[in-house]
Amino acid sequence: MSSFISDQKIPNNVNLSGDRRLQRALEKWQPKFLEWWMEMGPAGYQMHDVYLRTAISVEKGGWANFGHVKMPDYRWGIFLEPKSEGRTHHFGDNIGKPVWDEVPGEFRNMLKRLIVTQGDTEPASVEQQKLLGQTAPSLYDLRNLFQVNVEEGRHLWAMVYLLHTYFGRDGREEADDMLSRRSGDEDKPRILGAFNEPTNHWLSFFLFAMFTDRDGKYQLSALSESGFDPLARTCSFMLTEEAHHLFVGETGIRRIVNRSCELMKQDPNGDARAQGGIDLPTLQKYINFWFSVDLDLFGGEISSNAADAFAAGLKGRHRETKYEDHVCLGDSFNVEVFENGKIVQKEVAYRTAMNEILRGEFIKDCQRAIDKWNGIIKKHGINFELRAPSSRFNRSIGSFSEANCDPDGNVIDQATFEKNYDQWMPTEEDEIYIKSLMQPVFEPGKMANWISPPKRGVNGQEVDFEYVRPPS
Ligand code: BYC
Ligand code: FE
Ligand code: FE
Repeated sequence: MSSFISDQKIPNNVNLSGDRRLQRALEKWQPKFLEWWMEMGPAGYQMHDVYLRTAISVEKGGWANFGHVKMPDYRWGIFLEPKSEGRTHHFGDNIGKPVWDEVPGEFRNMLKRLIVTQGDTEPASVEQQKLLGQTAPSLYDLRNLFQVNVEEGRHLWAMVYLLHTYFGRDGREEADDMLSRRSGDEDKPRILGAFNEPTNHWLSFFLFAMFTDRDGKYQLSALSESGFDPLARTCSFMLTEEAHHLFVGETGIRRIVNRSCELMKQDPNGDARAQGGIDLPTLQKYINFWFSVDLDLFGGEISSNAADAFAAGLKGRHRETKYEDHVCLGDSFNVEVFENGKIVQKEVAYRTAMNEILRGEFIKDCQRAIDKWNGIIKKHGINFELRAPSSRFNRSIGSFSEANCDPDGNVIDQATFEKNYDQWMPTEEDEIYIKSLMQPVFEPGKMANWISPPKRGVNGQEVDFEYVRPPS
């Protein structure tokens, strides 16, 4: 594969063809990226033709070009939301001053860390999903998986663009390191917890796209407020793609819930498992797992890092403009922490609670989706309610990592926690059962037994469209 870089090969709106330095950096990095993609990207499907959406410009319609392409030929572009002239800092200590087009020296490390942490998650998710193509419940789902995968690849490009353009030599080193860490690797793991968790069946995939990608949405949203303008503009464009990932997750679970209800009604004992489906209590366990792991992604509830990033104007709140006070120095925020074996409410300086505030927005959004799933169960006349476990449950980051709490949030002793753990979290046996369901269905329009068909196909195509074609 040639490493010649051109606007044609790498669609962009960053004047790549006029930037020799960036071209040279990308010419070196691109072959390593492709090597990584062939090794760690979707196994067994690199030569298939996949009905993908490719972004070729940021203009209306330009980012939604559909056609069958082979994934290694996907045009990983570099897109930033168009610059808004005269933009100023709208939160933190620099309110009113012009935003930065270059990296401010004093915040260089903080900024690099944010970009590297964000960038690392993108290839991690591709690695986690590498084998899923082999057990896809339908061609429609297979295509959606690959769409998510190539876009996460593009998100990596987005962060690498920032590192190459604004961080010189150590930026290039960080960009290389993104391709050398591996999800779940003992020696070189990915940076954040959730991105080292196995995602090796479709139930976990849908919950990952529902909850983990949703963390992505909120983190990107907070970064899209940034006073480092290139980061803000990059993240704004990434959010347009993120919407589809969230759709895949939320509707994937919706289709599972619907199918499970149908199977329960078919079974004389109301048992979805007996009918080869995913029973709702097992779904609940997987929700408990992914939801709690993803709450950790927001960091500690009291964080000086988060306060510093807000003060510097590098990372704001979700929809910063909807708040009244953008300095946040006078106020305090009530956070719940675990201290000396007890749950206590603590008034902390507002800025130090930024992680908790963003987590709160995320939780609200998750609850909205869970309510919708419950609406389906209710419509079937079944008496069962899915729920988000308490944010105190099963935490590894933050104050409650010290506590043993049940999914209702009650503090319990270690023995009780361990005794009940298998009721709350997926067991080895659950894993084996779920994996046993994962038999691929590759006939156009057909669905695996454990999931309902989608309401409609992709981009106006029928559900039975041949979304993925074998190499001819
Ligand atoms: N796992 O001060 P604290 C996405 C570390 S997902 C392991 O509370 P801070 C996507 C932390 O680094 C969005 N370690 O943390 C989704 C710190 O370490 P040091 C990804 C963790 O800095 C699906 C220490 O604990 N984007 O895009 O306030 C598919 C103290 O923590 C974890 C971002 O994350 C963890 N979960 O906040 C594809 C945005 N949590 O300094 C893609 C950029 C914390 O003691 N990142 N630690 O060594 C950030 O904004 C912040 O770094 C964090 C953490 C919110 C992650
Ligand atoms: Fe992403
Ligand atoms: Fe995503």
